[in-house]
Amino acid sequence: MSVRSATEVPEIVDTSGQASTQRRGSPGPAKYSAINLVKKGLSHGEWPRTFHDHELAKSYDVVIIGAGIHGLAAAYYLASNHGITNVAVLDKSYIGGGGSGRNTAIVRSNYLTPEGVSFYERSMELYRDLALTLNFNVMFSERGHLTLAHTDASVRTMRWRAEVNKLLGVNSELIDAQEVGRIEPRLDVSTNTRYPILGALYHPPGGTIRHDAVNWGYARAADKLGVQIHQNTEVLGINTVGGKVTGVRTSRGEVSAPIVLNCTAGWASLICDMVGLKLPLITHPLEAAVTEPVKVFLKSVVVSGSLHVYVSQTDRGELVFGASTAPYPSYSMRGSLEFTQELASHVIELMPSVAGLRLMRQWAGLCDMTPDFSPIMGFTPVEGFFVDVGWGTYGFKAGPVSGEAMAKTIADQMQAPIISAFTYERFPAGTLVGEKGAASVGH
Ligand code: PYC
Repeated sequence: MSVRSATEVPEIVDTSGQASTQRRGSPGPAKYSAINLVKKGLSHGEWPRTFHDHELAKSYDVVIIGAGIHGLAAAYYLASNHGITNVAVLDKSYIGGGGSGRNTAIVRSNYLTPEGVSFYERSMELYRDLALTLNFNVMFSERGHLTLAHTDASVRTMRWRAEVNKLLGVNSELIDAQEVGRIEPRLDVSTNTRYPILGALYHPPGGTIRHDAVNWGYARAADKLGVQIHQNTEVLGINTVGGKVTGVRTSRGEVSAPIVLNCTAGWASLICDMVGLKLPLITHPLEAAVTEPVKVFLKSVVVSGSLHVYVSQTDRGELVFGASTAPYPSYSMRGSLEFTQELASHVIELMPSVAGLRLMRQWAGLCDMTPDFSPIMGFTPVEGFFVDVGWGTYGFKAGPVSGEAMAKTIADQMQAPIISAFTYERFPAGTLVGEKGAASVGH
């Protein structure tokens, strides 16, 4: 397993925000001494803030709704790539409190369509270098990703994905059951199971990244460049005059802005409703859970579409599980007993030896599903109103590339080429980008 940890990152993150070239383990300046670190740890007040509180200004050049990875990344790239810093990121809750903090932290680019593969591969490139870009350890762990095939139809889809991936330079191949068992010895690859493993799509560059760290890293870097992050600031309405955005009404007052970007998940259609825009989005909950920590035995991220489960093991040793979206639309984020029962039976079928593990926590997030499982990004018929929505179950892995592409689209006032297939117009035009075949689990 190749884990890019903090020790391999040439710069140590200094909480003052200054980069240091000091290597871990070597004696360094007094501010890194053990006594100083303990002293600082015990007296919280001395730590500099990751980002700052501000009064809400009367106007901004850009208002971004949603302080998750997409909103924070868009703000960061507006400032860093385009010099647009008079930006406010508004969130009705806290940063990363939605899907960005509720996902299972999986990253990969082994999609099915050429548009999807190129897009998610750019995200992987940005993720690979994110610790250096943001000077913040995001705990990127390139551990390999296995999508199991239990039926002939799914072997065919995996082969198709592998070929598209290879053509676009993405490392991905179809492997047989024996090879699966060699990579992950705890998986039951025998033939006397209910859903025998016939093979898998193996994607060595896939892996995990600490999702909270990605949120904090983007927030800190955007704040440093002058972006204002306003938590607990709910957008109650969007003002328009003659079909053009003029600002937003919030729980803390009114703000004028010629550009508003909707980066919400779960509430995307409610925000679009504020300008009278109807998008083909249906919101479904998705549940996840984590076990007690045990000695690390699972190297890769393992996904089974037929058994509706994906699993990875954290560096702390917990198994993190996710499932399909719930089969009904809802805004509820409560955990359910049905989920844990199904999860347990399916996981034990895949890895009988984990039967004794205890589940510690479960939670849910909201997924805005589109008809073709691809996002809706860019311009809308309302001038100045942009969207970065409809992520379904793919939002976390797309955070960096979405931020970069939306910042470019807003700065250039032209749809960035990498998201040209994901426009709102593809629905009336019938040019859908069918990405269901790349879903981790059935929906
Ligand atoms: O598409 O890799 C994925 C995924 C993992 C969890 C939800 N979706």
